[in-house]
Amino acid sequence: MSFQKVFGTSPDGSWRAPGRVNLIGEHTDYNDGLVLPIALPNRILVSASKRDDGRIAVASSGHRGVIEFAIDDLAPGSVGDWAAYPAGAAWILRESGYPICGANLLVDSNLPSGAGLSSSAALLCATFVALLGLRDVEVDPAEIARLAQKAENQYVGAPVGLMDQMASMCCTEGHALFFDIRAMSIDQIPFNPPADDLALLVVDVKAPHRHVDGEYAARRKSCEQAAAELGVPALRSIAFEDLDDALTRLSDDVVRRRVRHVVTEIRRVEDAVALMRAGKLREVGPLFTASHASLRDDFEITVPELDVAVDTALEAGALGARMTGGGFGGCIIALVEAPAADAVLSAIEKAFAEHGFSAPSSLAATPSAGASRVS
Ligand code: GAF
Repeated sequence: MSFQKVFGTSPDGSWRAPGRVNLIGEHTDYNDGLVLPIALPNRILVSASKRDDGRIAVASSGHRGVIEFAIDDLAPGSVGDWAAYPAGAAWILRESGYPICGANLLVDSNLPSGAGLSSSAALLCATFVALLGLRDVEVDPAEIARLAQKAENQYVGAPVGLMDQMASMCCTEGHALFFDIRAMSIDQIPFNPPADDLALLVVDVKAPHRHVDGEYAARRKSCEQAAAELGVPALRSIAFEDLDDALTRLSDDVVRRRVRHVVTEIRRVEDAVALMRAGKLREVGPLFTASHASLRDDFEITVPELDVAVDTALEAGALGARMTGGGFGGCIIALVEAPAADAVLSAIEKAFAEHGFSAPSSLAATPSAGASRVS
C-alpha cells in the first residue's frame, strides 16, 4: 500500500516498534513482579506526514479504508476496532499535555496479530514515536511505555500490565530485558542462544483465542483480591519463603493456586536471570517447563494446543518449553540444542496433524531492538 496513493502526499518519516516474546515471568507484571522479554525482529511500521487541521487519518495495509478523527474530539472509546490504538495514543498524548499535530498515518505490519506477540502494544508504541517524532519531541522510552499502557487501559479498556510496552520501547539487540516493575528498573541481560549452540524456537499454535479478554481481567482481579486479603499492596510483596504461610491465610483454593503461580513465577525469573548471568543458559530450560506447568495447573490459562506443543517439544528433546504471553492461545517458546531445532518443529507439526489442530507456524526469535525512527 503506497502512502502517496492513500494520502496524496509523501511521508515525513517512518517509525517502527517491535513485538515481543517473554522468556519467563508470565502474569507477574500487574503484580508488581519481574519479567524477561525479548523484542522480535517483527515490527509495526508507521509512516506519517503532518497535517495542519488537527485531524488524524489512519490507514493500514491489513484493513480496508481510511479512518479519520479530530484530536480535540477524542474520548475513551470514541474510535473503535483497530484504529482505537492510534486514536488512544493521540488521546493520551493530548491529555498529558504533549504537543501533537494532525497527521496522516499508514500502518504496515509483519507481526502476526492475535498470536500473543504483543501487536497491540507495538501498534501503540509505533504511533507514539511517530506522533512525537513528527514534532521532534524526545520522550524517555519508559515514559512512552507508560503512556501506551494508559492508552490501552483507559482508552481501549484492556486491563493489561506494563511488560509489552516496555519490551517494545526498551529492548536492545542481543539482550533480554530484565524489568522489575515495582522498582521500575531495567537491566539488559545478554541473550544469544546460537553462541552456545542453542536455539530459541517460537511456535504460533494458531489456536483461536478463547474468552481471552474476560479471563485476563478475571486473573488480574483474583490477584488483586488475594493481595488485599493478605494485606499487601501487590503479590510481589509475598516473599517466596513466606508462600506457604500466605497460602494458609487464604480461604479459597482457586485463589491459593493463582497466588502460588505468581510467587513461584517471580522466583523463576530471578533464577533464570542468575543462570543467564552465569553463562548457564541450558539450565534455564527446566525453569521454562516449570513455568508452563504452573500456568497450566495453577493459573489455568493454557489450551490443548499449547500443552500439546510444549509436551511434544520436550519429548523431542527440547531443554525446556512453555507458553508465552497472555495465554488462551498464542505461542510457545522452546529452548533446544541448535542441531535439534528442525526435529522439534517437525515433531510439533506431526502431533498437531494427529490431534486435528490447525498447522502451527514458527518464527525467528532473534533478540532485537526496541522502537526507533527508520527514515
Ligand atoms: C499480556 C499483557 F498485555 C501483559 O501485560 C502481561 O500481563 C502478559 O499478558 C502476561 O504475562 O501480554
